[in-house]
Amino acid sequence: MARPEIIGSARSTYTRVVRMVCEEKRIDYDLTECALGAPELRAIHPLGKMPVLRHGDVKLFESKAIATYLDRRFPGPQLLPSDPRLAALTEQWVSLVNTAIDRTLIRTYLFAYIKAGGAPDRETIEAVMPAVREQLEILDRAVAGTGYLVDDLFTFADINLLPILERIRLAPEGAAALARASHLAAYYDRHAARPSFAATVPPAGPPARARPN
Ligand SMILES: N[C@@H](CCC(=O)N[C@@H](CS)C(=O)NCC(=O)O)C(=O)O
Repeated sequence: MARPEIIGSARSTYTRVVRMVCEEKRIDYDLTECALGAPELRAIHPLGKMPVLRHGDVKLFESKAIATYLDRRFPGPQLLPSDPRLAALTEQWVSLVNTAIDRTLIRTYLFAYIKAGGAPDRETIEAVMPAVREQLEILDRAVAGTGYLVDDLFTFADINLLPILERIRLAPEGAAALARASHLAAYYDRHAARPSFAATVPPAGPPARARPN
């Protein structure tokens, strides 16, 4: 069967997590680089978000669904545990990150730098910083014991978080807040040395947006 094709952008955190799954499992894949909202995304994701996956007859949207497919379909280290407790803990952290932490750290805090184009949106940054610090403290406590989110296992929950931590270090308040969360900072430094992380380092700058027709 053809190699899986990931359609998205090397600059997108959600695209990066599915690429990291491929790298961890040593799956040969192709990345088709595209802009946010591009027609190739809309052909698969009803809201036009990235990443999407094509693999033979399989077409998928949503990073967690793509990760589940890749993890079950291909050999290599299991990133989504099958034990009920460990599976649920993995799901729990992925859900919290995707529904709350990504929104705070990336879509609100970091976007206050990116979207502005010129000067950062200081009002938004100041308003969101208490939530940034609170959520980093939650993660700090979660990794303090073992250095992983789920027991002493490297799972998709870690993969799903690491690209977000990399991004918030690019802006000063985010970098300072992460440095203060000492367990989380050590967790980031240790896992950032993984080959799957090094192989997917994004180029500078946010993904481009497709022009409306
Ligand atoms: N829940 C989606 C979120 C994907 C997502 O928000 N991707 C961003 C890029 S990192 C995107 O496509 N943004 C463009 C938009 O929201 O229009 C997933 O897990 O795949």
